[in-house]
Amino acid sequence: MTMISNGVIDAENEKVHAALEADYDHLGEVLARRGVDIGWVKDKVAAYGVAVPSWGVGTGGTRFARFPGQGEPRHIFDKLEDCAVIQQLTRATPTVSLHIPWDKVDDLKGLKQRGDELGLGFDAMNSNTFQDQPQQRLSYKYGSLSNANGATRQQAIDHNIECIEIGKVLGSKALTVWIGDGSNFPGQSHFARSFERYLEAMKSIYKHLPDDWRIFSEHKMYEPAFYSTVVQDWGSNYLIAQELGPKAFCLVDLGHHAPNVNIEMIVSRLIQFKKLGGFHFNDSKYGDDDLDTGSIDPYRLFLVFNELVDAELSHADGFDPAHMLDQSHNVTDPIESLMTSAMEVSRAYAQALIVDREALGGYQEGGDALMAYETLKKAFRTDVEPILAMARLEQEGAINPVSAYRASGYRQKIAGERPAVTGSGGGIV
Ligand SMILES: [Mn+2]
Repeated sequence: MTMISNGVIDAENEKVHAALEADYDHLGEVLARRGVDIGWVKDKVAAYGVAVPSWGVGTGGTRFARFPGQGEPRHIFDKLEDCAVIQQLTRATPTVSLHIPWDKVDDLKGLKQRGDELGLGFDAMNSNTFQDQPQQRLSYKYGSLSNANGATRQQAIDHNIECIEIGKVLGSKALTVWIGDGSNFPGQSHFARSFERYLEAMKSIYKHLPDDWRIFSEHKMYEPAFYSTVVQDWGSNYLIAQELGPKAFCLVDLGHHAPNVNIEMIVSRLIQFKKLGGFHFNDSKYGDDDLDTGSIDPYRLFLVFNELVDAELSHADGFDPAHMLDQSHNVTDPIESLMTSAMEVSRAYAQALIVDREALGGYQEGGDALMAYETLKKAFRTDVEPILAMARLEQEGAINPVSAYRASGYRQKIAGERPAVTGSGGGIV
């Protein structure tokens, strides 16, 4: 079943179809002169998908305030419908990543069935031990998986195991673990003992992973802890994946690094040592801003994808990263932001696909720094929009998803069905 009438999409597409055909043909000629088959790029883009986080369809917020939008989803079933809109129009987001307990329901089979009806699969499960829930017995104020109290650690372990059990019913194949554990003051916690407790706890969770599952640990430099964080950086993260075993991998959230850190090089290292598990895509100017992917530094996103495509085309051993958006939408319609961000990820992928890798390798070997970076820049400067639009059109999506979405009146319709939400609090990881 579809959320937006195909008639609306067809009418919107009709307005720009002829222009798209002309643009696509022209780009095809440009790429052919470079030895690139546009159909090959389009097919790869069409087959590509990035998961939408269930929490992303609600309005986020900061620790100062949250300004709810109209028609906010009330529960996971509403969220799934919003995610189905994003997938229907962009054809780039076939899966949803759930967050427990925010998306917890009694009727798991019903949830799976609803996903099937809407054409959505379930990506990695996300656990939450960074805040206390109503009726929770022990507090995570001083940490969860690394808490000095064994009973608190066990509670956090049990929660992660529950996430696996829920994911098994839904068809998920991975668990993403991000913890807020850390310290605000020098001396507050013992670095080694905290990390040791965390590792032991993760080993307990790892034991419950089905054979065909993976566990992703997500590092973050700071926040909510401001002095030290237990899973601080990719080095700590790599140690975790090594300690846990072959089903453990590192997850890279683009916003979880210091400004100007060379994330694409971290990506390369993790690929080389077979521990790249996946991504949380977003963008940032200063910290973990959770801004829309590609809105601040699309070149960095492209450089990350340059590493991913390099690994894909060279069939790097064990290379199968999970791709997910992880953003907080404060001033935009979340559906529009997620559609735009999914397209930005596809765009970076398409641009990376058209890099002349043979020439690049030659310049690298020959010490021609200028032509090496120009080779990357040439791909980055190429407007691949006609490829993305054609891939959407051929899959019955929208040439221009935001225009089609606005023409559909979906937001106005759900605003009438879903009561206005009050409430503050943010909480995006
Ligand atoms: Mn994240």
